[in-house]
Amino acid sequence: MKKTALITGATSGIGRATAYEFAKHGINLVLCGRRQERLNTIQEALSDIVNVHTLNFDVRDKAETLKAIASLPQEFKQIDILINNAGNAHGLDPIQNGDLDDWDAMIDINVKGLLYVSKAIIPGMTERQSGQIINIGSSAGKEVYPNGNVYCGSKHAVLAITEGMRIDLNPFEIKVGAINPGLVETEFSEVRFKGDAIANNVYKGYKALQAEDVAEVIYFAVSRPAHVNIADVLMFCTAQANSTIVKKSN
Ligand code: NDP
Ligand code: 8X3
Repeated sequence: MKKTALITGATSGIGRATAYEFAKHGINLVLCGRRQERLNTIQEALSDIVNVHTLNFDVRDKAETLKAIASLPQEFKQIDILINNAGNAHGLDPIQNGDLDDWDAMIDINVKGLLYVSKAIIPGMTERQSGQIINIGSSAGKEVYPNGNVYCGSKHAVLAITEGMRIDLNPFEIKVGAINPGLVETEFSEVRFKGDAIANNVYKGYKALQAEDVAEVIYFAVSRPAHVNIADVLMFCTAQANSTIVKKSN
């Protein structure tokens, strides 16, 4: 029987690429995001290949998140794979200059949003004693870099929560893991720098990871045999050695 995956942040970047990758392999999709037009476009593109349902909600809104997931029609209710991907960085400032709204956004979306979505999906998995959760962390969850403070904190939290989930869901044979990319060329920097020109330079002078590179690794993780769980992956583009060392041409 075909599996169904719910992907948050499916309107852009890694989430959207994962939707296309999963569809290629016959995985039915529940695509989530706030930009409904984009969800419609992806649904139109993929619904010839797999069944696609869209959910429009802001992961910061607890009630809206729980209601949206509870509204899934019967044929999409069984979520076999959860990809907790929605998230972003907001700002890149030293802690003393940090913007409280940016901090709220990162903690509310990257950490609390991930928890709200998981809370709605996990009971079905524990009841069926099967399922797989992949949390999209970051190299920023493994290493703190200058001015990364709260974003790095949010991604460290994602990794701690991932480990906690894996421990608590172990009796139910639910696979839990994190995929942690370094620099990926998506809308991430546009959001981080609020459309500022700096965003255009982030991926200049080297070949950053592309969203499709990450999507392939996510698909690899969900296509392992039942006894294999990919618990943690750190992936960089070749030009990147760690959070601060990137070999760029002038
Ligand atoms: P994009 O900005 O391209 O995509 C972010 C996605 O998150 C969008 O689909 C957006 O959808 C969704 N999203 C953002 N805020 C909310 C919200 N409040 N409610 C619901 N959905 C939301 O970035 P990426 O694809 O790069 O980022 C995806 C994940 O990968 C994030 O968790 C990010 O931290 C992580 N990551 C990114 C890296 C990079 O360098 N790009 C590196 C390592 C990790 P919409 O706006 O329609 O709601
Ligand atoms: C995104 C990668 O280095 O901008 O998580 O934090 S980085």
